[in-house]
Amino acid sequence: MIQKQQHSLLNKAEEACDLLRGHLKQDHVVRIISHNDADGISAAGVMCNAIAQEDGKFHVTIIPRLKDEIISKFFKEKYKLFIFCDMGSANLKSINRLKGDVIIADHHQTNLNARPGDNIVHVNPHLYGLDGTKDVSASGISYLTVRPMGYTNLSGLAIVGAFGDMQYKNGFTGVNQMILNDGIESNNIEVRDDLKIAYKSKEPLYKALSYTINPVIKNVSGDEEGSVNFLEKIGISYGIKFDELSNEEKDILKNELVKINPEIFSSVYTVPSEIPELRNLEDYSNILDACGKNKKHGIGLSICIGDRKDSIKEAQDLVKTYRDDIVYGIEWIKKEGSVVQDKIQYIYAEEKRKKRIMGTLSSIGLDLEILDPEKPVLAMSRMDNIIKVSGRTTSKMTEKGVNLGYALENASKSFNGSGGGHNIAAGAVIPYREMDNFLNLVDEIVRTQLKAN
Ligand SMILES: [Mn+2]
Repeated sequence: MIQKQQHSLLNKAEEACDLLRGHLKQDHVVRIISHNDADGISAAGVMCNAIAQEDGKFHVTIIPRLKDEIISKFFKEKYKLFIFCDMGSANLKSINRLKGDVIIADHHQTNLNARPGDNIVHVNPHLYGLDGTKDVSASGISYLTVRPMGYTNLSGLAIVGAFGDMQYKNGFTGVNQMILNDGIESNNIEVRDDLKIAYKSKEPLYKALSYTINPVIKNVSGDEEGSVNFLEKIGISYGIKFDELSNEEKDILKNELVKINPEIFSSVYTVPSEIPELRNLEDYSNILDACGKNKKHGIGLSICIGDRKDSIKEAQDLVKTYRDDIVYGIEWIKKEGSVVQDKIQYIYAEEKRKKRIMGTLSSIGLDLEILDPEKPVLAMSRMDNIIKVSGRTTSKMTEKGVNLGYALENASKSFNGSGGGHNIAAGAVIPYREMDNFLNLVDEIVRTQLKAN
């Protein structure tokens, strides 16, 4: 069944590829519009690379969100082919009004009854009953679109986007798995088991371990002192780099880390022909993620299309700042804790450095258990008169009935705000003066959800 569905998706992608090829033959400049996160940037990167390798020309714009008003600006543009990556499936009607042909390479939920116009080739896994949340990202859909032209060398970049959309969990599945196999068979991607310590060859061990948040290591991640203590306890000098350890020491370290979190030793995906900074596809994805979050998507895109000099340095500084902020944030939560209500807890920030990472901090806090995993966390960031809310909980709690998407949607509506999302992670925006009332209402809704279960 799945194979048949994948086959239908591949057929659609091939149709899109034919359309692209036709326009390239006529020397048309391809207009690409994509999303500003790691997946969107790599999706655009996949398209641009393929077009460049076909000696074609492109014009790319990276945007935070596709709205109908934005599409209407493209009405004036005289391009013969538009490609929307990581977006577009929700805007078929407006896109239909574009003058040129259109390829939509998206993986978000789409209205299955909406019919695309004749000018649109709509490539989306949901149309074939495939899972766009876990099994393929937009960079993967872009890859499928250029795959018939033989670009297996772009499989790595397709996987970068899948990492960006957090589709990796104990391995890749579905279309992602297929793309990975393309990469392995064509000798572009290598997979091996390794210790997933951040900045392993760059930073002294205690620092590298404290920077490691994916996966988290209890009492070590985000905690330089905890990291030093851990290394001293197992008899390994903390000031040297991982590569300087003897094989015996590496084994001890590995065994002790695995005891804390088995995921620390698992599959690592690399493109050996890349420069060291981009070789590990997860690192590559972190670099694009940092570019996106800092509104430097231009740098991210230049990296994807081949800049291996200035952009890398600048992007790495962004990643470093981000990691430093996370460590700073974990220290803050450890010291201050959260404000605990009956069934939920919250953290609150006005400081810019904290505000940009509140959602991530909540997830890490729950993983590290410095925040009580039994209570969903609401991270509240104040922006003048409004509060931006990020809600996070654990799968254990969603199994018990918690649905944050529903809770935040309903509670925010009651106070003239808006919100929604998934059961495990959701967001909302509410007026600042209603913060306490909002928190009480979410607390009540979560209590009801737990009781009903
Ligand atoms: Mn995406």
